[in-house]
Amino acid sequence: MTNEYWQGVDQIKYIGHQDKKSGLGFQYYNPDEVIGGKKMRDWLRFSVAYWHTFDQRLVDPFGDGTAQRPYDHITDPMDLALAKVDAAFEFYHKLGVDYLCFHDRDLAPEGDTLRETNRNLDKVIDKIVDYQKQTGMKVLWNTSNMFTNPRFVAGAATSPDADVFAYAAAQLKHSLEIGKRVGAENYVFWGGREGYESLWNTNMKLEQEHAAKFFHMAKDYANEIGFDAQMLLEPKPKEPSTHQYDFDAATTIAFMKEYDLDKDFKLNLEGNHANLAGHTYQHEIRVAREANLLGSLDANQGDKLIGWDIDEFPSDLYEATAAMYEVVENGSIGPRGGLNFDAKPRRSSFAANDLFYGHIVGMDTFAAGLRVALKMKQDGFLEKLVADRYRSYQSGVGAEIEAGTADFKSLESYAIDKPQSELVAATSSDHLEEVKDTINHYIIETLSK
Ligand code: XLS
Ligand code: NI
Ligand code: NI
Repeated sequence: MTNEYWQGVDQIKYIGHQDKKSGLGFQYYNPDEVIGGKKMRDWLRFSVAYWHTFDQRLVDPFGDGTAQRPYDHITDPMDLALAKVDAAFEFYHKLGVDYLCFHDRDLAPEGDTLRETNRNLDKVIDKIVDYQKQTGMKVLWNTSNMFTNPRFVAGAATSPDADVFAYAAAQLKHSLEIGKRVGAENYVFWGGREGYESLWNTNMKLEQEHAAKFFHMAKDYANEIGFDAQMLLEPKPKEPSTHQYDFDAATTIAFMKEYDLDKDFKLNLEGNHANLAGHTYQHEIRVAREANLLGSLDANQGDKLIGWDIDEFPSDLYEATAAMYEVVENGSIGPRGGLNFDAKPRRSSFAANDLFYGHIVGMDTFAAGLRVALKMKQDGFLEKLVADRYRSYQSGVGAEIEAGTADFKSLESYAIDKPQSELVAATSSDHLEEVKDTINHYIIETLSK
């Protein structure tokens, strides 16, 4: 590394919460510590998102960017693109992460034609591949930006304009080739504008068929070139479109099953998207894991008071504990999943070093969540609780229902003369407040050790 971009920051170390009160350093993330049978780095597989970390200017719908970055003095777009790669790899090294994620358009400026754009991109990819050889950095996933350029105003694969579909396919083809070059472990599709603004002018059925066709073509081409990444769809209910077809995990799973995509695709789930769909992050992860379709996670959080995708760095220990509980139950985030920080500092945190603080709080929050979830798992706390709650299915009429030997007639004769008092006596309180108190205890106890 010739030039030091992130000055005043050394490699971030694990300090432990007793010794760290503020500043740079991890309280809970100790990468090589083995917990629950795996190193923390292998449980969590943290990834830095190129777009938010190196490109994002911290704009909001009412204001210009405030970000101050160490390469802001570079004006030529290609020089800037190449300098950012140096800055990025220095950042990964100092932060101590093993993975990065990017969109094609994060890396290099567009030319007038796709051929020119590809040429720009390939120069940056060459540089990334060189760095990968030197450092061992891996790509958790790459993706294609098919939502920023005005050509995608009405979607890419779901655009009413066939030329746009064709362009998107050509763009994606190159993205898959790039994915292969950098050895991406997953490939993500987030349908930024794959939805509609208004139903009055939309052929929803046709658009969804086109989306499915596009995904099949992508998988076919990936197979053809021997790019064996796990394909992932990333649900989000709305924003920028009023409605997006990959609304939430359940809707996307139904789509995948309808169009025969569930063998080759899994889900990449994001905390803030879950909230926009009216769900918790835990709910989305649960739905995916029960369908055996959990692929990877975008780590960020929304704000109870703000109704859009604000991509805040995760700091909510309770939410991270719930997410990591699902991951622990699943055995891993996904076959090749990781935690990608699809997150940016607040607009008022514009200093370069805030990018480190953002990742540190995010990494520590999920590391803390993992520690708590493993402790609960080790004690069998929630397993026992849930098993006990459904115990009536283990014997008597419950066992008959489970075994499939009961029918409406046998159940009627069982139930018809039971007095109300007996039915009420058979139910038991959930003691949900006690359960939540115990979860709080696990969090406090585990994190203060
Ligand atoms: C936007 C999405 C996006 C995807 C990648 O809301 O989260 O960042 O993760 O295109
Ligand atoms: Ni995302
Ligand atoms: Ni998002």
